[in-house]
Amino acid sequence: MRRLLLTGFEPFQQLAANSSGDVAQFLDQKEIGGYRIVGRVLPVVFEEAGSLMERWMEEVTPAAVLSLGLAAGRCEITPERFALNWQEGPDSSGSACPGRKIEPEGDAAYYTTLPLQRIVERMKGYGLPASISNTAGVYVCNYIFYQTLHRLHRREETLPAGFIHLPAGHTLLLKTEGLAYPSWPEGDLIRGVSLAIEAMGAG
Ligand code: PCA
Repeated sequence: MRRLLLTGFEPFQQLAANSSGDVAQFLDQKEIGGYRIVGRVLPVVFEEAGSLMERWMEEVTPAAVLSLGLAAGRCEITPERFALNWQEGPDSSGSACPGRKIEPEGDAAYYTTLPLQRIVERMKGYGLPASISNTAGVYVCNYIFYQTLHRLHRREETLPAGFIHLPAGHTLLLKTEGLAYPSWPEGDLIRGVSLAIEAMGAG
């Protein structure tokens, strides 16, 4: 069966949970939309996450790649349109990245190869608020998103590949004091990501 590499992230900064890593872990080994899911969790550290991603791409040889990240504060599930050639901000290793290109010779941006409109319509059709976002920021989420698309571009591979930012799950608010973010039941986040994968497989 075709494999889909599904990644999420570990908790980072002051946030005691990360819905993206939890969803990736939950869906590991499940069968969705004609794909066998290979779910993995990345650290929020630029280079370390980048090399793990490279290694998993080699090991898994996926037919599709979907990376997830937490965008605490967003109200909806937001598939991302552009990956930018820029990285900035202190990551979980404690080292500050003042801002630089991810790939000095790479394109300024890549378009996702996910069917964004179909994904959003499918989620909304099942009653889950969703909309396309134009930017995944310049932090580790965008870094992984850009790196994946750059690798596919370099190797002239055409796979459905992209990134979806998730709102906070209830667990994050239960575990972290004093956060004023909208939050979703984890079951709805899992449902939303499963619907996106189905839409990717519908080809
Ligand atoms: N969100 C961060 C990094 C890890 C995560 O889940 C981001 O949006 O870049």
